[in-house]
Amino acid sequence: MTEIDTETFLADLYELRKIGRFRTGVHRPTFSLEDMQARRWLMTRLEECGLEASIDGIGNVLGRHRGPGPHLLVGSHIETQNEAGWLDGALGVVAGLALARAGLPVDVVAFADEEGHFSGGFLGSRSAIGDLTEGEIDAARNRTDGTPLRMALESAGLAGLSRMQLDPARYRGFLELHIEQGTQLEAAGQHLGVVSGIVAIWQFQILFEGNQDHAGGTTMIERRDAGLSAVRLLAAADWEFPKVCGPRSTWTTGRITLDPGGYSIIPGRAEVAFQFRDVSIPVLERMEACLEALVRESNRRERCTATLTALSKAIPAPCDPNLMRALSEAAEQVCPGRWQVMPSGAGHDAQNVARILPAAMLFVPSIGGISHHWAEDTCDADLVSGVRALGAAAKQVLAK
Ligand code: HGY
Ligand code: MN
Ligand code: MN
Repeated sequence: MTEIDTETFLADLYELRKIGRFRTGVHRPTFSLEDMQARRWLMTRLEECGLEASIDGIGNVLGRHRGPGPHLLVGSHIETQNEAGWLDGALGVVAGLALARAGLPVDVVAFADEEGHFSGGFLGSRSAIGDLTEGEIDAARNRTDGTPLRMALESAGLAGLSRMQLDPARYRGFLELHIEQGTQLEAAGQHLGVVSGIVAIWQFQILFEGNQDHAGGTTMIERRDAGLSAVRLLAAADWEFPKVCGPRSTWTTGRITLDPGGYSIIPGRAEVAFQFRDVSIPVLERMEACLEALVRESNRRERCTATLTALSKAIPAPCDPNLMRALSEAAEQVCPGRWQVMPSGAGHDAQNVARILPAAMLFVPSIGGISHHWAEDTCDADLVSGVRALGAAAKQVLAK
């Protein structure tokens, strides 16, 4: 088995954890000062591992192996959700560093904005496969503060840089080590998960427009309360979706913004950030049709108007069977009998890379299933098992 320097691997993870530290997690939104500091830290580490480091015009960081192929691409992302976990994404990138340090002919990548801080989502991995137009970059805005992506790229010093394009001929495939972000491995007492497929995330904005008015002077019969219309539609979706969804579908309202948001003011406007996920396109299409019908019914029944806008529709990805086989054999070597095959309920860059390269993922358990929260954590022993199995699988794929 390829000897991985697991001590330096852990040291790198804990070093990266210090950048943008927030309680026991990190806060490194895409193109923030902390994120750019992390990207510079990574470029230094990549060079120290003998790779040729670069950053491109959308913030992707690539460490290119200088020797002859065949190569594997290994990586993930290093920006995080707001006030979130230290391992989501970082684990896969630092694992790539460890494989390069062990002398494996790998390129290491940190794709930008996997976490979707900017409208459109998955900017970096979509750009790297040629699926991000200049027009989309022009139109993209930060989902929290509305900053235009062009302005954020300018402030980050990335404006005008060319954008990397992955060359499928250079790679045998793409491997991503990631935390599970759920409770299945922990509940089953397993230490590794070989991912079978990655869900697609379909994101929507639902806008409700009523009348801003006085909360006391306006009688119940004459008011047009956008907030009430919003919660009634969301409740209806929660009743209707189970009739059309799949066994592992999920749906989430991540944010309801009521304007103007005062105690004594009837909200004249409600903006809902809504998404649903599944591994099957027909299931996703059924859920979208159901949501569209609910919006039509809301417009028939409510005094407020509801407008549904699709913001992004990712493509689900089955993982490559050959890479899954290599990961399974490696998992059995590293944690005999303590691993399983499982789907990913989270979206990942691998689902975009899978559109041009064989791609697969390996999970390590999340303590308590917690993720997208500063308390996210995984024990060192599981982190080490993950990188050792990833190294063994990479070696096997490259030896063929
Ligand atoms: O939301 C997701 O599934 C990913 O962690 N961005
Ligand atoms: Mn992630
Ligand atoms: Mn995430």
